[in-house]
Amino acid sequence: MTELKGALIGCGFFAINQMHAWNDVSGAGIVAICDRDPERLKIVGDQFGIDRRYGDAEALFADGGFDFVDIATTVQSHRTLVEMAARNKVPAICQKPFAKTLSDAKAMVEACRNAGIPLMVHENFRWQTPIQAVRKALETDTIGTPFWGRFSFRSAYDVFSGQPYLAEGERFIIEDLGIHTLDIARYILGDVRSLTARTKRVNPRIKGEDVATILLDHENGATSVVDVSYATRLSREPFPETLIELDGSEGTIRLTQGYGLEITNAKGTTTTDVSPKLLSWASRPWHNIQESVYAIQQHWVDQLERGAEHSTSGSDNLKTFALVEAAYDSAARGQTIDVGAML
Ligand code: NAD
Ligand code: 89Y
Repeated sequence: MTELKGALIGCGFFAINQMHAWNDVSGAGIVAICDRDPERLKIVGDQFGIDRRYGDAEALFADGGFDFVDIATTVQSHRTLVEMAARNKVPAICQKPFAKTLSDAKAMVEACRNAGIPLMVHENFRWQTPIQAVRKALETDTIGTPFWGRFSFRSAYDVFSGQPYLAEGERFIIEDLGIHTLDIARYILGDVRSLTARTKRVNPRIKGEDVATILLDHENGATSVVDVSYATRLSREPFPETLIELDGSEGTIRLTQGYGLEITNAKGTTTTDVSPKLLSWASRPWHNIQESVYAIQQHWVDQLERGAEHSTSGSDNLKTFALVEAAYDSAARGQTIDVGAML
């Protein structure tokens, strides 16, 4: 099999995970990197032994010599860089949040469709081992038809030390973290018809909301709650675990803190350990996220080889991104939002 050559743009905090994961992925490797900050370019270039280094993305594309681009910058540059990839007909991965607005996200999907290139959003949380285990339990019909769910992420972990920009934006938890939880809710219970949200800012040292409670009406008739908080101090810090409760016509599923999967039905209760692997380069408590970075990047390569659509393609992610926009809109107006009408 020929190894696909990739270029990575944005050598910041999270890109280190992506670079480690590319070393583990079979069928692809990174041959060039780009960052407008020379210090970050040197740190990542030296750590991963990449000689081709660029301070400017236009120069990177002009030189070419790679089969795909992995965009690991923050949201401000996503539209420009995805459209640059489309102009150069280079398949692209783009970090979450996909765009600043839903209309930008739609334009990015359109640009890639017109250019005939695959576009995948790096929406990795659905690739976490415990989330995959919940989906598998539902697919194997252990609890009948699900009618209710809760997708919960409550923590007081200091995310601001590694990602200081999270304290500075007008928007925080829904756009940064809730976006993953909303995607998991879609992945498990299906697309969403309408949504109602409430938000709060508890931490006075940040600008945006750090608590959100979101009620989802799924197209299949199920109801779920997505609740996220970075203002919740607990006796055992759960970061970065998403806890799940699902009630179905024949039983229940609980994904509990410490990665336990509990299934109860007419046969009784089974409890399984669905902990993520601690990859050689990973560290606790981030290993759950780090393993999912590897999984989504391997999926990128596998689907390219098959010529098949990615699980979190740009067009799939429009349906998650619409939930983010709808949640802010609902919280601001105190109204339920028709999500279908936004797409
Ligand atoms: P960061 O600020 O540490 O790194 C971004 C890097 O991109 C910086 O080094 C910056 O100089 C560079 N950059 C920005 N615009 C550029 C441009 N136009 N050309 C070249 N370089 C450019 O940010 P981060 O914390 O690494 O976050 C990056 C993205 O990853 C964010 O969108 C964040 O939400 C996302 N993220 C995802 C996960 C996940 O699990 N999927 C986890 C953490 C962060
Ligand atoms: O940026 C966020 C993400 O995507 O996962 C966790 C995080 O790093 C902090 O909320």
